[in-house]
Amino acid sequence: MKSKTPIRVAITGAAGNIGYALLFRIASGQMFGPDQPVALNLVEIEPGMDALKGVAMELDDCAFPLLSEIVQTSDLSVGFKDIDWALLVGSVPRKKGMERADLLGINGKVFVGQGQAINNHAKKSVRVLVVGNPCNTNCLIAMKSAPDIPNEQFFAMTRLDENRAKSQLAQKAGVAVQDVTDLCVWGNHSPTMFPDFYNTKIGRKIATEVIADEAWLKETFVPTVGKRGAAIIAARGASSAASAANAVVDTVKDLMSPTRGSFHSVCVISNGEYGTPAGIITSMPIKVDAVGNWRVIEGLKLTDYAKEQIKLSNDELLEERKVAFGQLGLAF
Ligand code: NAX
Repeated sequence: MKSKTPIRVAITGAAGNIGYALLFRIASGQMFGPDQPVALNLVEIEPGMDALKGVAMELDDCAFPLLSEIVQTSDLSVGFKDIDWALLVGSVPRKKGMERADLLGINGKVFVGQGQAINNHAKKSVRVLVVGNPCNTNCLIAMKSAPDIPNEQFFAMTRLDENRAKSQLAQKAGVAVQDVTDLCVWGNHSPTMFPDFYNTKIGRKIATEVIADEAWLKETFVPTVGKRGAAIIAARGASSAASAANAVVDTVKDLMSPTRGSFHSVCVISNGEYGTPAGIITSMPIKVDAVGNWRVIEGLKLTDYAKEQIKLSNDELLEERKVAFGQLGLAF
């Protein structure tokens, strides 16, 4: 039997924490399936190239049958050449004394360069998932810098937030996590995100019937999800890596196949759905159809409280866009 053509995936920040938790899962077939070969283009900045070499050696040492090629590079024209997927994980972390606006500008420049390189070197069918923070605005900048790639092929990640929210509700309700469904995280991947517990189901019931404690849902559940990243850093002394990598696998897998069940949360370009501002990358509930196209699902009823929270988060995204685009001289 003729083997399938490998799917070529570029991962930036490949020698970082998330990269280390992610690459082995892709190479073992957990992202694209047990009979789908993959080629990995590992992209790092120059100071990360030695560590990257070690990671590539470990990939070799796993003797993964599906891994057809490893490319190690800090040259974006090599790293993004003919790729099917770009997982943009690397970004500059906020350092002491750095303002949020500085971070938006510094990373903005990186994502202009990466967007341009994707535009010039990737397949036109490439799909791009941005993980590196601030991921929504970085994604918007990359999208704007890649005019030949359709906007619908750009995504930023809120699946970790959805997974975190489902676990919190399952634990509170004393049920298995797969019994928590229909949970959309809306807005920005930041503490302002809104995990919409009003539309969530636990088993066949509405979550607010099972957990009939709106004060807990608003005042404990929502901030716990929003600040979970900081809580992990406080406990572990390092930021979420395995769970973030797991969410990358979930996001890509679910974008590659028809959605079973209701929907998933992912940040996509807004066309004004549910009153969100058109032209930003914001988290919404999406579903993939039988031929692989995604759309924002219609018909969810949002409470006034939910609308207020979603607006706050989207206002933050409008502000991030204003600051970053202002610094980069980009037009909306
Ligand atoms: P690390 O600091 O461990 O690794 C980042 C790696 O990226 C480093 O090896 C660095 O050399 C590399 N890098 C930096 N700039 C680069 C560039 N321009 N091109 C290529 N490589 C570059 O961070 P890690 O823990 O892996 O986190 C990576 C990013 O994910 C951070 O921005 C983090 O904030 C973000 N996260 C996003 C999440 C989400 O849900 N969207 C959750 C997890 C995580 O916090």
